[in-house]
Amino acid sequence: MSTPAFPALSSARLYGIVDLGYCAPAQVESMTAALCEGGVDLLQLRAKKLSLSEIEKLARVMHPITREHGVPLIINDHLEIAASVGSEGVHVGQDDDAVAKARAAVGPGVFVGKSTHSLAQAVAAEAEGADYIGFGPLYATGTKPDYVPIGLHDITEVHRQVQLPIFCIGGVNAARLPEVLQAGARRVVVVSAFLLAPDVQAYVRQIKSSLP
Ligand code: 3NM
Repeated sequence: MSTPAFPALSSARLYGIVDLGYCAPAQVESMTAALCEGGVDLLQLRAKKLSLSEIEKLARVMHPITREHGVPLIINDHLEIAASVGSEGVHVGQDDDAVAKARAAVGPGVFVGKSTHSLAQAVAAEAEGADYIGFGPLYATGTKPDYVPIGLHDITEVHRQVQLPIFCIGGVNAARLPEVLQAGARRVVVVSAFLLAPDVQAYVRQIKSSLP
């Protein structure tokens, strides 16, 4: 099989997440296809409550679809699944493995993203060697209910201080997108608004067309 070409991470603007909190395992295949066809640039698998073997199985369902669309697949939290499936990326949180450990587990060709929840964490993630960061949650969100929203006021400053691709996350939807962009965001992650949309593909397309 020839090596698929993936666009550079720096060109990615729209990041979707197949979160098993909103999507049953049986829907993962069709949801992945709808998100890719709508135009996400990156897609993560996030399943906080499933077993490792179930998550790996779902990653193997998603990967041929994402690859066919030239969309890098990113595995949340589980380095060993990313390594065994051969995903293009892995994502770690503040309480998870360090970037260096993640990189050692998945190898040099796989990018490593990190969640950050403040300016200081964003700067630290860049110093730690992350390839991109999530920055949020901007708004209160049922997807991460225990997190205090950080608001929009640091978005401009984080782009001044951090040169990595910064994906603004947490409560982003079509209605809020204008103010998020106005506040300085260039890239966003959208989770529940996509997964709960009546027409997922159309909703993704709508958000994509509004991004710079
Ligand atoms: N990480 P929704 S916020 C998975 O701030 C995740 O690091 C966040 O989901 C962070 O688009 C978040 O449904 C949930 O609000 C985003």
